[in-house]
Amino acid sequence: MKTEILRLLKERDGFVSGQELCSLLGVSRTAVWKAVGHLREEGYEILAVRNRGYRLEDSRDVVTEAELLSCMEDGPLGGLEYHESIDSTNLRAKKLAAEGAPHATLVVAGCQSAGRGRRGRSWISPSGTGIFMSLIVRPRLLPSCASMLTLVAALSVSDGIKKLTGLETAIKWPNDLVVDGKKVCGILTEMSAELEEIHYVVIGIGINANMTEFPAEVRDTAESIRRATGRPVRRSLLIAEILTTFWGYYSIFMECGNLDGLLAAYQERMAGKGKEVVVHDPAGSFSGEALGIDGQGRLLVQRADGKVSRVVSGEISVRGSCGYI
Ligand code: BT5
Repeated sequence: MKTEILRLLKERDGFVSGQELCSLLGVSRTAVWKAVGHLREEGYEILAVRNRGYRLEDSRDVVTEAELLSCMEDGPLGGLEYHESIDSTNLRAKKLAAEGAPHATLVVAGCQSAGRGRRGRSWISPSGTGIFMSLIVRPRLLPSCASMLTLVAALSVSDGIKKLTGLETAIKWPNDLVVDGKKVCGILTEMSAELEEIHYVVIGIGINANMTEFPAEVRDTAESIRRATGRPVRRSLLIAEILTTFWGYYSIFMECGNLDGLLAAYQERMAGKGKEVVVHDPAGSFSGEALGIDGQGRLLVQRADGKVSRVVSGEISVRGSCGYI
C-alpha cells in the first residue's frame, strides 16, 4: 500500500485528501495514516493539512522498495529486493537465481560491505550515495553470448544517465563508463551455465551517483554524476530509467542474439576509438589502434602490420597507451 500511496502523491502535484486515498485504495483512514507514517520514517517529507489531505514535499534522494516500485515503468520485473546494506548484490542475486528466482529479478542495495569488481577486485560502495544493483536474466542463448550482456548494460546505463541528467558518459570497453577519463560506473556480469545452456546471468551495476569525495585509492580515477553535473541525481529515477532503457536494448539484442542492432549506438559512445591501446593478454601483450567492436562484442584492434585482432573480454585488459583510456 505504501507504494500506491507514494505513486498517487507523486502523480498529483498538490494535496490528495485522506478520503480520496481511502476510496482509491479501499482501505481505512487509519491504514492510510499508518502507511504515511512509514513513508515518513523512510525519509519522505509528507505534509498533512486538516481538510486538505496529504502532499509530498520535494523528496530527498530516498531509495526503498516502495520508492523503486513507484518509479518503475512497464518493463518486466520478476521480483525486487532492496537491502539497506548487504555484502554484495551480485552474491545475493546469484543465490536467488540458484534458488529459482525468475527472469528480471532485481536486487538493489543502499551500500555494500564487500562490493565486487572483476577478478577478485573490490568495488567501493559507500552508504546512501551510490547505486548498487544486480539484475537476473535468463536468456535462451549459448553461454558464449553472455558476455555481450555487459555491453548491452553499459549502453543502457550510459543512455539512462544521459536521459535523466544530460551527462555524456563514454563506454570504456568492456565494462566501464567514464567521464573525462574517470570511472563513474563499473559492470560485473556473472553466469551459471552448462556447455550449451545458460541457467542465469547476473548483471551487476555500480554507479557513482552522488558521492562528493572518494577514498584515496580511487581519488584520481573515480568520478560521480553529482560532481560532474554539479547536481545530485535521484537514484530511484535513474535506476528506473536504466531498466527501461535496458529492456528496450535487451529485446533488440535477443532478436538476433548478437549486437548487430546496437552497434551504431555503442560505437557512438565508445571511449578511445581510434586511439592507441595496449592489450594485456596472458598469451602476450600487443598494441594497436582500437577500431570499435564487432557484432559479437569483441574489440577490434589494428596492429602495426595492418592485421586486425578481435579481442574477447575476459582475462584480457585494455589500457590506453598513455593512461587508463
Ligand atoms: C568493475 O570491476 O568495474 C565492476 C564493478 C561492479 C560493481 C557492482 S555494484 C553492484 C554489483 N554487486 C557487486 O558486488 N558488484 C557489482 P573492475 O573492472 O574489476 O574494476 C574494479 C576497480 O575499479 C577497482 O580495483 C578500483 O580500482 C576501481 N574502483 C573500485 N570502486 C570504485 C568506484 N566506486 N568508483 C570508481 N572506481 C572504483
